Amino acid sequence: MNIMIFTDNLYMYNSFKRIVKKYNLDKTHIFSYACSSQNKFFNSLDNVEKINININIDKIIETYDLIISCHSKQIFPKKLVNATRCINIHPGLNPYNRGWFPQVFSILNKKKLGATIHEMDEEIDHGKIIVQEEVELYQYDTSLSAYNRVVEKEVKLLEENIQSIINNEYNAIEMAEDGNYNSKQDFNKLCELNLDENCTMKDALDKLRALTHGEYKNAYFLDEQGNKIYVSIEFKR
Ligand code: 0FX
Repeated sequence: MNIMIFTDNLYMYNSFKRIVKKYNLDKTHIFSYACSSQNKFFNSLDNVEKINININIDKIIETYDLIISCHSKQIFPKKLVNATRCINIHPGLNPYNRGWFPQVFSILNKKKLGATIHEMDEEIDHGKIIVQEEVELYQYDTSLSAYNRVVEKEVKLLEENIQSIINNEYNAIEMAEDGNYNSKQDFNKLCELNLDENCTMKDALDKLRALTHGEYKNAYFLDEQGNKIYVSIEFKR
């Protein structure tokens, strides 16, 4: 089989390659790797080609038997998902908080978090579920600590299921409901803190920890001069 992996995430790419090697899958299938044109994480050694899906759609459909999106930032066009089997590895528990940065929204809206591998259809992070597992969220989690747990779960699910996915030997199940979807704009809106907002301390802590992710500058307020002052939070047990 000719299998294309679209990814924009270096850790997921390295994990994918490790799993392919572990099961010797590259002895029986041809794997190609591609990222989006804006990607800055891969270097020339990585053997990841920059491919714009929309521009190359006909060639992709012609060439590949299976396409796996492993944290690809490109939205798969309807024509592609209807023509070729496309599988998505997603850092969220569909149908809850589909879309952008699921753990950020799960910390805030308390919907379940986890990892999902599913068949792709015309909607984002939507389609029959091949396998999924919930991940625990703790009161002291930040976006980063929750995300790390989710990514480990994604890799575990991939490792356990890659052979049945490639061989199309699984029983995918329709999502029970459409759930909810969050966009990049929803995330950007969260980042501007309103210093006059009335809320409980619990809600304030939730907001700050949902927006705390290592070095990322997410939450901010505007000082009297209109400068953005970035805020993150640290928990110690
Ligand atoms: O690759 P990924 O972990 O996943 C994201 C989406 O969450 C996912 O639904 C989509 N399928 C995939 C294509 O893109 O994204 P990332 O590496 O850009 O970000 C990882 C985490 O880092 C994110 O969950 C939250 C955090 N982050 C990221 C950015 C860019 C921030 O806190 N602030 C940021 O500005």
